[in-house]
Amino acid sequence: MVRTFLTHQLRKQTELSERLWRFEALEGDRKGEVRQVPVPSCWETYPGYENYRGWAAYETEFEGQGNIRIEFKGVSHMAKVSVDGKEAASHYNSYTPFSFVLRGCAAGAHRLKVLADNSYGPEYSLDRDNDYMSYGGISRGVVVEEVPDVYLEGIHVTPLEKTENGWKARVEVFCTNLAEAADEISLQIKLHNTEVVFEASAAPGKSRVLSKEILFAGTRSWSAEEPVLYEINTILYRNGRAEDDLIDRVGFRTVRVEGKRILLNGKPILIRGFCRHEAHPQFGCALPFEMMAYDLELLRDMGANSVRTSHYPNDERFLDLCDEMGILVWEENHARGLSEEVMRNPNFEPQAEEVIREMITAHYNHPSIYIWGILNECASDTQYGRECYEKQYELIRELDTSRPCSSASCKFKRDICLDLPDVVSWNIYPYWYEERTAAEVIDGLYRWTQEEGNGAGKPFLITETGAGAIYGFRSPDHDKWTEEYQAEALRKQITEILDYEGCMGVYIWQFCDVRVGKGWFGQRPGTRNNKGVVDEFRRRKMSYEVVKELFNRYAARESEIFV
Ligand code: ADA
Repeated sequence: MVRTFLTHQLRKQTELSERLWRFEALEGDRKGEVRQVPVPSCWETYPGYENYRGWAAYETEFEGQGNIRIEFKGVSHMAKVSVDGKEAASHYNSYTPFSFVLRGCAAGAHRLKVLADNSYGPEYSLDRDNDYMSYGGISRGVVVEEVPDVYLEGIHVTPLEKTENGWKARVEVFCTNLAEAADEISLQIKLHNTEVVFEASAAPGKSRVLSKEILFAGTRSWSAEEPVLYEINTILYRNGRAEDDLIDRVGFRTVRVEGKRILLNGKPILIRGFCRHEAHPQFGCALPFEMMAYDLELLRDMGANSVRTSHYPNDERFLDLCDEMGILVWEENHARGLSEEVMRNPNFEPQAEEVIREMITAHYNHPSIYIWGILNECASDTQYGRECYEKQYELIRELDTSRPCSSASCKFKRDICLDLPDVVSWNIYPYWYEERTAAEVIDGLYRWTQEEGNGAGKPFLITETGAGAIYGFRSPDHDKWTEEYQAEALRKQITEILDYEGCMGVYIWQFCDVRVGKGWFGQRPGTRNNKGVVDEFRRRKMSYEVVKELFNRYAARESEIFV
């Protein structure tokens, strides 16, 4: 499944995931080697391909006819797709979905071939040897559908306000019309006890055919405590005949910045979160559903109420789980620690903006996402960098006015972008990269942000803090990298940060240990980022119980903290 619920009943949809595809290496000393591999998967998990960088080919067959729509939820990180030997689509970026339609296909079997490349180069501005692993493969699900000439592309639901009769929301329906002429359609929209029908006109190409405020009687709020969700079912009629449908899922809640707080349904939130990479030694970044659910169970067991998708958009099933479990999500576009030089790559801005566009278009309806993030620790201390930040915040606000936006910075007292975001966010590592206490670091940063940094009066969030520990390394000297040291450091970091009056929360860096790029071996024992509270296999370190004790304590105090 590519979602945790069915997205169509009428439209014919076949998933090409959870099956074996033909895989062939196209470069290096394994060139020409063929094997059968599961999709989704990362080739770094195939024996002998642990370090394969370059092009590889995946092939499978599917049955279909007419207008065939194929959607990839993620190919890492460059994809070139052909059907029956004809080029059909190409897409750069591992973490956002892309789709295409082939018109008028003959009935029968068709051959689908995907060339994927995980090499580094200027044409791929966001992927480089970094402090996380950039994998290769068809790393997320694939679906094949048969669509009519005018079909439903998507639906966005923006919660507006809670009335005594239920939630009012703005509904926007997007259609694609493959024909050359406009076409008259009618849309039937059902959600809970409300069913409405609208006439609309679908212009050729992609178009928003409906934007209406609708009162959905009897609907209740989505919250962390009570994550109420509703399926919204849209049926498209043409000449009185039901021709297409689309089922999505929404949760009614509002997110608003008020002074130094973020309010969810009018209540201030205190973030107790983890930064989490999509990574596992046995799956690469293609985590199976059960693994995602297990990670969230551990997060919740530790009393976390939020997860930061560092540093890229996540699998939609993970977001579905966050919606269902009431776990708040900071989702961000794909970037980590990119210098001004990298940001000056002419591919950078269009590629970074494309990720924002695809992320918000695909993930708009997830109530768990309360904030959009960009450009983790990029060049926000330079004028050129500022221009990029400015454009990307502008794009986010164009696409979505219902959520705040921010960016995690490490440019202490040099950041020249704090006037741009709705929330000021900092990554700090007291007791690890520097010996000052967390209280000193956060107080210095907070005062500078208010007095000189142009971030005065905004919510102030710590988006990263943590320390390294090698799983199983215990020593009475409590040296750095011991589990004892990490537990002590996190105790002090979490306590001093959450006790700081002006701070609205903290994300621990990080949930689990992850494999990193080979160039990082010198500062990353085992070429792993070992700041996880659990190791790569989710084995708990000593710090697990410390985080659990503290996060649950602050959860109990949340209501009194915000008086
Ligand atoms: C940065 C970065 C993370 C990770 C972390 C660390 O804050 O955002 O991706 O590299 O440092 O482990 O040092």
